Amino acid sequence: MPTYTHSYSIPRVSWAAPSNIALVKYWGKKAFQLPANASLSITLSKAFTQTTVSYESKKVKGLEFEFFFEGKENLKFYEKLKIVLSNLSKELPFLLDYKLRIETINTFPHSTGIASSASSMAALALCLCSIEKEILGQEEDFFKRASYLARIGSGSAARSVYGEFVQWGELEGEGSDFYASKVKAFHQKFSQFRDTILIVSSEEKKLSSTMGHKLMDDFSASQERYLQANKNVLKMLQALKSGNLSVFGEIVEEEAFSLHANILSSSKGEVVLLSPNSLEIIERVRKFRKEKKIDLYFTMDAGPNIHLLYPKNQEVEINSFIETDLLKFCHSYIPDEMGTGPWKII
Ligand code: 2P0
Repeated sequence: MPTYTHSYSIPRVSWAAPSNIALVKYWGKKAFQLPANASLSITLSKAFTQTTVSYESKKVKGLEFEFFFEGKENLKFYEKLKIVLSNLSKELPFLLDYKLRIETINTFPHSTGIASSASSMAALALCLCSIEKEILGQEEDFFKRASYLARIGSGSAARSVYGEFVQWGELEGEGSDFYASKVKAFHQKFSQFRDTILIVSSEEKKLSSTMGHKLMDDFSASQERYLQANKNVLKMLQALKSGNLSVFGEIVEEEAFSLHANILSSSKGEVVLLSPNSLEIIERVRKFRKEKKIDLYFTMDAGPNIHLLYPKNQEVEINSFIETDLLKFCHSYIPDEMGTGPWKII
């Protein structure tokens, strides 16, 4: 674990937060940082962001911060963070009374399409929540507050403050659009569930999330999509509870294709995110699944990479298939798994 050299006289907090992959996708907003539909994700373990925030009180009111990404100042991220911190300062007015130094590192390359906004905004929100607690002594539901703040930074980040399976968005009078919550019950078949992330391309994201969500605003089929997602969250909760792996697989794959179909259609064919290698991998996974009658399923984020989802007890056979048949179509891969959520470092 990398450590920072910094003066110990200045108070600081540090959190690590993992990324997550949506099994039922959030794609479309109904108001500022509020989701148009419910979503459900699995929290990862090895793909995480570690953020340290030092905070020093100052006399002149106003937002003031330094930002270091992997040890270096980064202007592009600084500008993005300025908007996020400015939005957060409406919730956390104390931010204007402190000079912040924010240092962050990822365990995965940020340009590979792994949801770095989820882990980074969750880690930042957890740090700010710890500072709020330190300064104001607030003792409300810490993780609920962190999820609320993380959502302001990035919607998917609201789900990264919890481990295992996480739900976000109000549905049939349960849950909330403002913060995520842990899925209460899942069958032991899903314990230590595996997610091998096949990085098909290491290029920068072709479509920003902001643009992607916006495309849904003027899309004729968006309402059908939101209904489909809500139904899929309910079906997924049932499948997780009963341990029905094949229904789990049907839902995640339908969701992955629905996301990509909606992107393709809402952009009028201008945004094609899957690459020939993504399609080749999908075809091989399906063939292998049919031949071996094995529980190996896939999903995608808004990019060409493939997440392979499977139970731990089938990993030997599946890992050998990945090595011999799939890695030749990939740039690299991350053998990840379901994790227990963020942890406090300092
Ligand atoms: C998700 N994605 O549910 C979906 C599936 C990508 C595909 O949430 O604008 O970065 O920061 O709230 O969370 C990506 O969107 O969007 C995303 P913002 P975010 O994980």
